Amino acid sequence: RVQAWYANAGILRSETPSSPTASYGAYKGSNVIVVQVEAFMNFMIGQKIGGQEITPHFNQLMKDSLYMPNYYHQTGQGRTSDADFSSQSSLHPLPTGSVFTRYPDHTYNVLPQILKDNGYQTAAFHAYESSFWNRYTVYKAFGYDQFYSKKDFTLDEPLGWSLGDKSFLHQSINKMKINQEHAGSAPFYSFLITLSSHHPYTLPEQVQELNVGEFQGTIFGNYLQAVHYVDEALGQMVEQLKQDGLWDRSILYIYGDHDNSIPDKTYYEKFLGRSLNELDMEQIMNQVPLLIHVPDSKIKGMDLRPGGQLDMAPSLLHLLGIPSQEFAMMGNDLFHSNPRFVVLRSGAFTDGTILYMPSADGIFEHGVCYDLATRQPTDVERARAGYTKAKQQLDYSDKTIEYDLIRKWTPAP
Ligand code: GP9
Repeated sequence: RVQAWYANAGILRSETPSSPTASYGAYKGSNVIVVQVEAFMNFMIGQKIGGQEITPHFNQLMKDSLYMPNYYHQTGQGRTSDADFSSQSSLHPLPTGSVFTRYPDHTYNVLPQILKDNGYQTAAFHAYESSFWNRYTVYKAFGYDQFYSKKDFTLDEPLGWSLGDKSFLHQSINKMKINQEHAGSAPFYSFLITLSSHHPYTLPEQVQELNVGEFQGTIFGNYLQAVHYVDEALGQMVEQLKQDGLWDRSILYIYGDHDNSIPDKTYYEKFLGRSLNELDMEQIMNQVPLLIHVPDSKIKGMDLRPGGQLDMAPSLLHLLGIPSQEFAMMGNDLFHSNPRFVVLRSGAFTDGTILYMPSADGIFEHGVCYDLATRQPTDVERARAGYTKAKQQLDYSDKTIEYDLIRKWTPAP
């Protein structure tokens, strides 16, 4: 009934192709490794500072992968937990607070449970206190067989809040390998959350490898150092996956969770060497990179169409050949949905031709609409239909969560 309710309102978009497409089910039975990277933003991908690449390993990986620079985080006040929730459930986070702490016992159609029902072993990895963001409770409810938190890792690389990402990723892969050996031929779903690039980004000097020039000693310079470190950790992870024979049997899905909480425009103007308008800043603060590597590297290149965190679950289900129609999901299938529609928690939205930003008073006409081709403000009326649709989508998502509609409206077996 939830799906029918969405469909009546024109919301249901995580459709399964009715006729075969080359990518549907092309990676059936593959392992799936998802890495949610702390404060990893798109504006610094492919950029250099003082002649040095900031993300050399990610840039290298892009050559054999699908890269989406117009992928948006859709988080609200629940930050990292919101990115996790939206990616796994294909629903929006709440307007206030975190779903993880407010409604942990409600029912959601989440990727770990769906994959578990399809014969996968499922595990979440995050080297911090298991109670943070109420993960211990939520991950049980989400169907993870295992949740490896700080206590399950050897603290052999103390860094920032906890264990450094290099050791975290290394130890996590070791655990996946052991689990798979024990599980015979069952594929696994692993969800990893990194931590070293967390605000305020002050990593010790011996870990700082970039010459950030004029940004030395600033929070922005520290941010670049932190993401450079994480990039190296990702590079080492890929090497280990290759050495351990997991690379050719796994889909790798890497994305950033949210922005870096550094809103000061002057940093970005200096860094990018140009003046930035309101649209530029909206995209800088809301776009996180998405990289998908498939086992035979056959899906690759740059997809400039918009996407967002709600799209993860339907898109991975597409590649695995698991129909998503029966689930209450609102995201796009990145391998099928066309055109795409991406709604941010603020009520901003884009369809790839315009981007609308609401005003603080919520009055439609007071918002701004940008034409993405000219990158200049355009007639706000162009956004009217999308505005109504975006508002409705957020409202339906909120009601689904608050009133526990998936549980209430799912017929008993
Ligand atoms: C801590 C980490 C940080 O476990 O997920 O969360 P954040 O403060 O970025 O929401």
